[in-house]
Amino acid sequence: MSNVTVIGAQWGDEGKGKIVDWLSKRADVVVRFQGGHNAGHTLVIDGKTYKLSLLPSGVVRTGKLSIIGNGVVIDPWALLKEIETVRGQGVTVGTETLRIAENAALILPLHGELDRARETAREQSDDGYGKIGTTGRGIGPAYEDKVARRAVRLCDLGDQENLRLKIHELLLHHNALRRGLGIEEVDGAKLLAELLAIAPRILPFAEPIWLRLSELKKAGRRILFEGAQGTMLDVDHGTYPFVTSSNTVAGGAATGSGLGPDSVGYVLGICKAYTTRVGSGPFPTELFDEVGKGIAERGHEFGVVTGRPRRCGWFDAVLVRQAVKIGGINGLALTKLDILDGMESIKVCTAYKRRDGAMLQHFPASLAAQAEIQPVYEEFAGWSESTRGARSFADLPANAIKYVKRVEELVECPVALLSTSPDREDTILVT
Ligand code: 2SA
Ligand code: GDP
Ligand code: MG
Repeated sequence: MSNVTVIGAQWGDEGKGKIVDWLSKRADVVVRFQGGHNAGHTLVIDGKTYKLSLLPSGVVRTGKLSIIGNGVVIDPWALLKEIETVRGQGVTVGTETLRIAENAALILPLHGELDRARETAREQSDDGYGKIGTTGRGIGPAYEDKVARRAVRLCDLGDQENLRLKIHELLLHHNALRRGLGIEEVDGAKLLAELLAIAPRILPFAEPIWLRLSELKKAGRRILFEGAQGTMLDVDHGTYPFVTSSNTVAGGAATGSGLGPDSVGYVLGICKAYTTRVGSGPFPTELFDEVGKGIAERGHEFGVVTGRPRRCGWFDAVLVRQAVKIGGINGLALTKLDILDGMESIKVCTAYKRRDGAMLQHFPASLAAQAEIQPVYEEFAGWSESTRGARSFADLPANAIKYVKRVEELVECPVALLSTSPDREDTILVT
């Protein structure tokens, strides 16, 4: 296996964790390159479930190196808690197996507070477009601080005087904001003490990851990059402003790890056999009826981090085709095919129709244009047989195969993998 970059091709929760875990058997290193503990990646191995947020999904396999790259925003308290949780499940996590970019920006408690206060303000406002539906984990504010050059980074925890200065600079901005929002100001000395207290537990994981990765590359190690969220949540290419605050596309693997773009390798896009979205924002194929409810129930569609119900709808081939082109996706993994079992008919969105009758083959960028479109569907006969747990293409019902083949055509990309249950082994390599 050459290097592989796994990214979401929809709005996240496509089953990236399961696929990364499956692929990690053939990799030496698994690297997270963007996002933070807003991500929720579920792995099911021999009936045991692991829910990971910041830790790369290769962490459960022994002998693999897990890396958190500089593109990730790290809440150190959340990370240490997650490490304890997975250790409690029998997974070994130590400084030998987990390495973290020293130049990664930190998420501090003030980021989560600001994130949540802004969401409340948006919700309470009579005007505007309402909540974004963030996870409330401080992701947006942390990336804002990074880009504004005032973030506290992991390496800053190693020098008390420098850290004090960084906090001073940060609070010049944040306390002014907080006064405006009516939130209590942050006590810099207290924050400094809290960070110094946690520093000895987190600093032993820190190093220049770009250097480690360049050495691994030279040694011919196989690197698996693990994306979080999905292409339609990308801050540039997604359904802005209802997006997350990082680049979720494969290009982010290079900047978010410090390894050049030539190392991104094969780009595997993960998509569900239908569509889900958690949080607000446009969703052309969303179902508000019993069909949608049925998919949500059978698919157990609830946020891994927040427990929020996920909105469900038909597969949107226009959006996935867009994700394929934007992300340079070489092949797709189609997951949760089993959730469509027993449906009399299945629809796929093949184009959008504007109010003036014009047909669109892409999802428009502006909110006004998005409000004008309706999905155009192609309808398929479903299948009554169960695909759950199928491990070979030949085990699939004829109509399921037809569905997969038509999806491939519509999104202009081959389906390389199929997933038929949450379990690691229920995965089909399409040859
Ligand atoms: P944020 O918190 O600033 O990144 O939120 C901005 C938007 O990004 C969406 N987002 C996600 N969408 C799907 N899954 C995510 N992870 C969790 C999961 C979500 C959960 O695996 O289930 O538990 O609710 C994730 N993280 C961020 C978010 O919904 C906003 O639309
Ligand atoms: P991620 O964020 O992309 O890693 O996905 P999540 O873990 O948030 O959500 C995917 C959910 O679908 C998890 O509960 C997985 O265990 C589950 N899942 C993954 N693949 C399949 C599949 O093929 N069939 C079924 N039924 N569940 C799956
Ligand atoms: Mg998820």
